[in-house]
Amino acid sequence: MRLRKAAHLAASVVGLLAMGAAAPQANAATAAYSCPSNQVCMYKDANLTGTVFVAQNVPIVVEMDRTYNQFSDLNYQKYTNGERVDNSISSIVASSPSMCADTFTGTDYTGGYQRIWGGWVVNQVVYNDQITSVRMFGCRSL
Ligand SMILES: [Ca+2]
Repeated sequence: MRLRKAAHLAASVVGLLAMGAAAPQANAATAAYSCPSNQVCMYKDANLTGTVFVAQNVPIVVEMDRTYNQFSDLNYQKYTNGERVDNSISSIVASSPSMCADTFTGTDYTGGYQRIWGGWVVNQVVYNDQITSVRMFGCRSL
């Protein structure tokens, strides 16, 4: 009797675990990508939706005593879904207050320009579907 009750209880637990495992997957499929701290996330669509390009502030270039993580031509970068980033960004999150991003419509940081200040959530960039180069930099001291 006791053994049968234990087996029934075990079966119930397995059933609950199966239900619990299924629910988060359904949520993940519909939720927008949440930008991690200390990163700049560029979304293909407005209001932080669509596929995303996440750029970490890895210092790779030093000019005038400032370090930048920069992409001189987004034609060579891809979103997480494999699409090219160039001329398609619509919204941006700069998740750290100490990291800014300058966006440009031309290659090599030329053309129309918009600064995304650290900590900003920009649901619609000024140059929608026109951003071609981006440079990120530490902006705490600006
Ligand atoms: Ca877009």
